[in-house]
This record gives sequence, structure tokens and C-alpha cells, in this order.
Amino acid sequence: MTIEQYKQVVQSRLSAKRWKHSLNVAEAAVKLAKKYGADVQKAEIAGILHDIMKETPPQEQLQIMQQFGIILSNIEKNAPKLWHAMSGAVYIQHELGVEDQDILEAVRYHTTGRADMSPLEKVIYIADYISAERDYDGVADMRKAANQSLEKAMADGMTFTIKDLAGRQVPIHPDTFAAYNQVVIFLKEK
Ligand code: DGI
Ligand code: FE
Ligand code: FE
Repeated sequence: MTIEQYKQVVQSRLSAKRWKHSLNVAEAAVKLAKKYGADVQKAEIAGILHDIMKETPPQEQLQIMQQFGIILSNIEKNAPKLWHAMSGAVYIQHELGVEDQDILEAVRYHTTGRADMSPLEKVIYIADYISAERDYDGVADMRKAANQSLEKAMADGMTFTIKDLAGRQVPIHPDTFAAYNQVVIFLKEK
């Protein structure tokens, strides 16, 4: 499929607001990819596709995951916000024919992060935080960090997420901790 076709599919599955978010993430991802040496074309595609399952009913997301052989851990069963990334990755692979492993992993890990993220995974993770429509407290600082260092922006994003999750006492995925620990140790040792 061409990027135009991906766009059509994603737009048809999302509200106008979430579609705009996807376009903005793709735009931010392209900029970050150019700045930090990730593949620009893949960044655009992954940005467009990353939230493809975000508005699909949870039951349907579970069904897609089951269909393509994903077995949920106990934590994953209890963290429905993570499902759109997991179901999205298998959906684009098996239903849209995306074969590129970098793109599949960037979608798969865009919500939690993980240890040993590729440049493309980091680019999508951060683009999701700084896309043009984001207006949370601290977004200006995140944009500044993203302009200075991919790792600093990762650390800030992970810290923000972990604080928020712990504050609400929802389960935190081990991949989230793995990403956080690795990047803060990297920054300390630098
Ligand atoms: O899909 P977006 O809203 O653009 O952004 P996202 O894919 O980063 O999803 C953010 C949501 O995911 C937010 O509500 C926090 C949640 N989340 C991120 N990491 C974890 C998590 N939820 C749980 N339970 N555990 C995690 O480790
Ligand atoms: Fe998402
Ligand atoms: Fe998103």
C-alpha cells in the first residue's frame, strides 16, 4: 500500500480529532527523524499508523490480538490503554501488509517504550508527546528537550508517564520501567 492508502484507512477508523493527531505525530516524527538520523519515510508511515486502533472497541482489539496469536500477560490484561499499540501492530502487519519490522516495532512500543529502542521507536515515542495539538502543562519543556536530545526527551516523557500512572495507581508495564531505567542510566553515565 502507498502512504496515501494508509492515510485513507486510518482516517476512516478515527474521529477527526484523532486523525489530526496522527497527521501531527507524522509531521513531528519526520522532523525528529531528519534531526536524529532515523529513516524519514518510515517515520511518516509509523506516525500515520501508530494510533490506528485507538478508537476500536476494546473487545474488538482483544479479538484482533487473539486472532494473531498475542497472549496477554496479567499486567497487559489490566492495562487496556496498551492494547491499541499491540493490536495496531498486528493489524497493520496482517491486514494492511506492512512488512517493515522497524515500523511494526515503532507502533508496537509507542505507548510503553522498552529497553534498546531503535532510533525510529524513540522518534515515534517522542513525536507522540510533542505533536502540534498537544497542550498539556510542560509541553513547551518537552518540545525544548526534543530539540536538544532524543534521550533527554525520552527520560522526560517516561518520567511524566510513570508519575501519572503511579499517581492513579494503575499497573505499570515492565517495558515502561525498562525504558525508563535504561535511559536514566544512560544519561547519568554520559
Ligand atoms: O494514544 P495516545 O493517547 O496518543 O498516547 P499513548 O499511546 O502514549 O497512550 C497514552 C496512555 O497510555 C496514557 O493514558 C497512559 C497509558 N500508558 C502508558 N504506559 C502505560 C500506560 N498504561 C498502563 N496501565 N501502563 C503503562 O505502562
Ligand atoms: Fe497511542
Ligand atoms: Fe498517539
